[in-house]
Amino acid sequence: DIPTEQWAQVLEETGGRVVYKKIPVPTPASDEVLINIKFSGVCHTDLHAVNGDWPLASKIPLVGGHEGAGVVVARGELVQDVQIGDYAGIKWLHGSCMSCEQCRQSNESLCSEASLSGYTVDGSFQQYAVAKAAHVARIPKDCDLAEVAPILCAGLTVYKALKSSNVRPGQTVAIAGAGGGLGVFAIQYAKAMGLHVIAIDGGEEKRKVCLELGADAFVDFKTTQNSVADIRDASGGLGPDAVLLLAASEKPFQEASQYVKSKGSIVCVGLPADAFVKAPVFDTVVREISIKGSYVGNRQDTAEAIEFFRRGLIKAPIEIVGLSELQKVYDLMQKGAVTGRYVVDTSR
Ligand code: 8ID
Ligand code: ZN
Ligand code: ZN
Repeated sequence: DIPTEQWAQVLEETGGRVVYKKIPVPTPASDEVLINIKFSGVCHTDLHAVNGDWPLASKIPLVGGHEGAGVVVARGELVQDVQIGDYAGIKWLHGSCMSCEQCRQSNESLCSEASLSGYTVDGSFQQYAVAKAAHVARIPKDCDLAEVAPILCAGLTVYKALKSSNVRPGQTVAIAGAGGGLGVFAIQYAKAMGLHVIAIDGGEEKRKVCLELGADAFVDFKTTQNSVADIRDASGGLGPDAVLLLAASEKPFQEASQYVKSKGSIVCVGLPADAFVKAPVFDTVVREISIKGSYVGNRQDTAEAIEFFRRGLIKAPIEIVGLSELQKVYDLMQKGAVTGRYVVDTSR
């Protein structure tokens, strides 16, 4: 039975704290499903929304969250290919028009009509959330719902970013922010793709976790005398073939062009407030450096990222706490003190 009320974490004003309270259970529209969210990952994007970091307005009051894994409990009358009882996931891209040029090219996240879970529509930090059936992630029944939750944003995003970097098996990727939520998944997808991995982050705990997950080298941005030289050395001298910039701070975006290999690519993924990418025009030209952005992934990328997980190739560390403890997770994340991904359990 679907209740009429549920527990949720609600942001009532931008810059404020989230409030754990009871709100009504939403009703799915004709093209939507209602998902009983069991677990939801906490992404730094949720914290950017709380802090109002971006030049993009969010809904207020807002239920955040876009890594929600659960069970379909109701559906609108137009929905046919998702069944009651199926496992399904809420991801960042809640909906898109499906008819513009970007949608036709499967670049749904670039649709000018895109709606965003936990940002322009209520997301997964609640026990029941609505999702557009066309965009909902299909989760196989043999997946653990707590462990698969972070694949829905962190895993998907880094998987797609690695593909966009055009690196080939055997090449080297440097990952800035490797010990954070996106980073721990990036290390694992990169290893599964046969890449050498140089992890860049700060502190002993992050070093330990990155190396345990299979990183071949770790550069500590907090203690290094010369990060550019250290990253080049760790790559064997010429620099990494690709760089994934996953950090929620600007500094790595200013440095990557100094150490990436000639002909290599720099993929921007992190979204620090008011930040700029910097590269000398001369080097970019004569060393043929590619600099690009990568924004989540489409429905096919989602299916592929989940399939890597289902096959047992991705086992990144998660820490499960109650949904009621979300503010504590934000406080830790604000300090840069989160290693790997926190996942909230909506039952407590
Ligand atoms: O589609 C997208 N492009 C997308 C999808 C999901 C998330 C973008 N993001 C963005 C988020 O909005 C956020 O800005 O990616 C960024 C990282 O998200 P996250 O992994 O969820 O954040 P985190 O867990 O806080 O990890 C960030 C890591 O960066 C490290 C921190 O120590 C932390 O481990 N870091 C920082 I801050 N400064 C660093 C530096 N100078 C650094 N690592 C290396 N060098
Ligand atoms: Zn996210
Ligand atoms: Zn569109």
